[in-house]
Amino acid sequence: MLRRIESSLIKDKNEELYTDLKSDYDALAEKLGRDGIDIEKFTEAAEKFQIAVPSWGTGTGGTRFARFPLKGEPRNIFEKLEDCSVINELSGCTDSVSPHFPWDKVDDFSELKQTSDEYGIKWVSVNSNTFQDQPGQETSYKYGSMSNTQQSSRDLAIQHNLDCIEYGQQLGANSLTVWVGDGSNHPGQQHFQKAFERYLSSMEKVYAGLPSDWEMHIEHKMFEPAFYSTVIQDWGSNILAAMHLGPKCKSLVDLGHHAPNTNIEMIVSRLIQFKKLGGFHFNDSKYGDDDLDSGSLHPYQQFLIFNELVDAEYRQQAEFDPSYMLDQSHNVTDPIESLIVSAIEVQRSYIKALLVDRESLYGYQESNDAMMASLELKKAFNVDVTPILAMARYRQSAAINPIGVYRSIDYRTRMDKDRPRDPNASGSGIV
Ligand code: LRH
Ligand code: MN
Ligand code: MN
Repeated sequence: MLRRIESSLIKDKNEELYTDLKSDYDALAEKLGRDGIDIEKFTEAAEKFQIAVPSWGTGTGGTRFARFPLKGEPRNIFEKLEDCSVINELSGCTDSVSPHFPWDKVDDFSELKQTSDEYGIKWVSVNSNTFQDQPGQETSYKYGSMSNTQQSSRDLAIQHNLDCIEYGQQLGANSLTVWVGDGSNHPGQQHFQKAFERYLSSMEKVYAGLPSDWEMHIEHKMFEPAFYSTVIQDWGSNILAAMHLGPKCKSLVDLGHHAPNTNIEMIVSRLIQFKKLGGFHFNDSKYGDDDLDSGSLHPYQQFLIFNELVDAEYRQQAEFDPSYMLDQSHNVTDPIESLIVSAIEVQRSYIKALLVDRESLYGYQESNDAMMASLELKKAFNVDVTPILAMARYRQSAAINPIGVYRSIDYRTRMDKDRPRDPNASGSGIV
């Protein structure tokens, strides 16, 4: 198996920390044990938990104002894969990558697949890009892609999505995520119904090209790049489209794509109830699509979302198998560090949600005991599950202190030498 970090280095660093971890873990085991909770079940669950890394998240992000690149950034999909392996080796919970085409330029898919296999990394949902024109593109997406008034632009967008499916098949992926920037900037610019009709009929053609074991995930977004209306504005338009297209089409929830204060956990619940929850793009936000690090601002919201997900698991709800992925933009941190910390923060929410005593909660809900119901959730949320997460990493031969190990190897300086960059080259596929 290919590695980017010597396993002996992680092992040595872990040995230094293990005694303290063990005593924290035993103390937590004792505390949980008093409530009849077996810590081991939770550590096993943490070991199983995996969340995908977005290939585009490995480069420094930016805004339309500026981008401040880091030294040693990945220049191509192979180097992005290398960084994803670093993230996985240290965190133990990111064994898959979601690619974005054509940002990820691939000449030889079998070579890429072989390399990812060697790293033990899987490819998950393939993202298409019809929100910007590519050099030399014959017909523009300026006025939309799937919903463009021009048939030629719609055809191009449809064909690109069909191509993405084919790329994904070569990589062993089994879903396509479609986010379009289609919408309008002026009241009256677009006929809402006609635009949605055109979107649906284009998407029907993509849906028809899905292999039998594939799903298509539609991502809604309230604004940007269109600032007055977007064609798939919210989860309502999203689920309508997914219901129209068929059972293989589901909705994807990107946490940053809602108005501030939106009750996202309730949207998640609705999508689960109607078998339409396809997956997530985790991030955090204060204003809207700021793509901040997961759990950095609203850890309770993230926990409440997982409360719905764990509830669905507990109730063994039909057709419930959402994909988990990060989708963040790292403007001022090292993307590797942010992706490690964020993956662990999502894992943290999952484990805390598992700690909720479901039967007690249902009892309080039935008796309308609002106070005890909310305290039941808070009780789980307030448990510091850090020793569980660290023990899971230790048992997976990942790092007890991932950021500590990462900083000790001075990876960026090494990469700066290995990955010389043309100073005039454009960004690494980050919008
Ligand atoms: C749109 C989005 C979508 C894109 C990604 C780069 O804001 O969340 O998922 O594919 O960002
Ligand atoms: Mn997204
Ligand atoms: Mn986004």
